Amino acid sequence: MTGNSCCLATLTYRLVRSDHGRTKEYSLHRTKRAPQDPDVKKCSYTFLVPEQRITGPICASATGPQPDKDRVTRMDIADVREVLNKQRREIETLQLVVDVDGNLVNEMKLLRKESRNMNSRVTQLYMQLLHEIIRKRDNSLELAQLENRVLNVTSEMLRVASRYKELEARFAVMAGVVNNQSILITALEEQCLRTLGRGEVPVVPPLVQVVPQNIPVNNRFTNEIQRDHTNRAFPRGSRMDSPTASPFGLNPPPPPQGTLTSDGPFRDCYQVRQAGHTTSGMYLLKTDGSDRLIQAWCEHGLDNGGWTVLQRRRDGSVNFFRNWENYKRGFGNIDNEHWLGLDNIYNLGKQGDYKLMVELEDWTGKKVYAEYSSFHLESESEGYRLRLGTYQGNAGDSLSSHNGKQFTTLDRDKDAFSGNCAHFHKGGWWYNACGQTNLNGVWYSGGVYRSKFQDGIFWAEYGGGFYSLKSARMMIRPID
Ligand SMILES: [Ca+2]
Repeated sequence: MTGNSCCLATLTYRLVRSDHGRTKEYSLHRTKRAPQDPDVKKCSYTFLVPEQRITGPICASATGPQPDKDRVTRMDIADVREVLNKQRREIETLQLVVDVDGNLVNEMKLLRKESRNMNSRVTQLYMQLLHEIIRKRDNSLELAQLENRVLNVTSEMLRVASRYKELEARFAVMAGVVNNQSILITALEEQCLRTLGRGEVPVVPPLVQVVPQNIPVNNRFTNEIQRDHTNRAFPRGSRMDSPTASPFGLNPPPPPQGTLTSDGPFRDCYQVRQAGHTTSGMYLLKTDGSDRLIQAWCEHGLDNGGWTVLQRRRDGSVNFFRNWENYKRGFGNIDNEHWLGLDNIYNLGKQGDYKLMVELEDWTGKKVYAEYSSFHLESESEGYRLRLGTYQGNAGDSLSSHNGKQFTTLDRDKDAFSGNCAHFHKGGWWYNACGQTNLNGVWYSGGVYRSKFQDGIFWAEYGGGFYSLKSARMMIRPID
């Protein structure tokens, strides 16, 4: 026998014999202990019964079992306790289950919450995606529209380019016709005069091309009819009077309007620039080997500055149809239209190696330039012969044909033409026979001008012989 599984307990029951000789049944019911009878024989039995939990008192009834349903035995209590224990265990189990369920519920709640969050996030992402798709679709639509527009513009450009080519071809034809007509008109004029018997026909220099074959500017002829006459120096087509006496040289020049520094004198404007002056304006110059002071305009706002301006046209305020002396000494206003003077130009050029820049502006405001790699004049005894280097620029080369030519004025004819080129071109210049350019001619307002002779400020390669430029400048600087 082991004490764990089944303990044996010894229990002593009293066997009670009744008068009727019957033995009573053993009862586990509690009975009241009867008073002890000395006559009753006593027997003792020993039972081996399995161990039971008996917590209450055990009573044997001498009067036999008297079932009492209302009585509560230890067994009942044990049973009840057992039931209670069982229920408690079940409750505990249930509690555990409930706890677990609670956790599960919490987890479920969390999961639901997370799920809701995920749903909301997914919705958000979906909306974003939708938005993005719509945007991309819009973009692609826009792109397609842009492509269409680019295609349209390209085709339009091609159309315009082809139209431009057509116009260019027509322009070339028209230019040829106009040039031929000019020659024809001149010939007819000569013939008329001869027919009318007015004696000897004055010889007229050949016309330079009326319009250049290459179109230098757009809308070149839009100003042909210039209604504003206020700025016009001379009525279009009118003849200039004979050269007026120059106030310059003979009389003191008018006070200049620009600034004049107290520094100097300098040998040229390049030296002015090297001395630290960066403002364009009038400066006093004195060339090497000369005691004469020169007022000159120094241009410092162009190509690093240091340019000495020899000539300037801009508004027709100064008459350039002058005699030899005037051209020798110089005339005009230094801060406006002026001619620096052949003597001064000669003395400047003697000092070193200079280059020449010719700046031209048309009536659309476009500026072009012609630069010559070297520039100087020969002495007066050589007629201030022009010496030029090679051309570069975007104006076209209309000055090289004057290279090596002497200076001609109305009163001193040094040109290669039978007559006097200055007479026809109304200026002084290094005329050949006569000129591909005439920067000292008559300043006409508006560009294209009508005149018997080509006497405007023209540059044949840029605008032709009957296009008078709005402004022109000639300036020199030592070669870099
Ligand atoms: Ca001549």
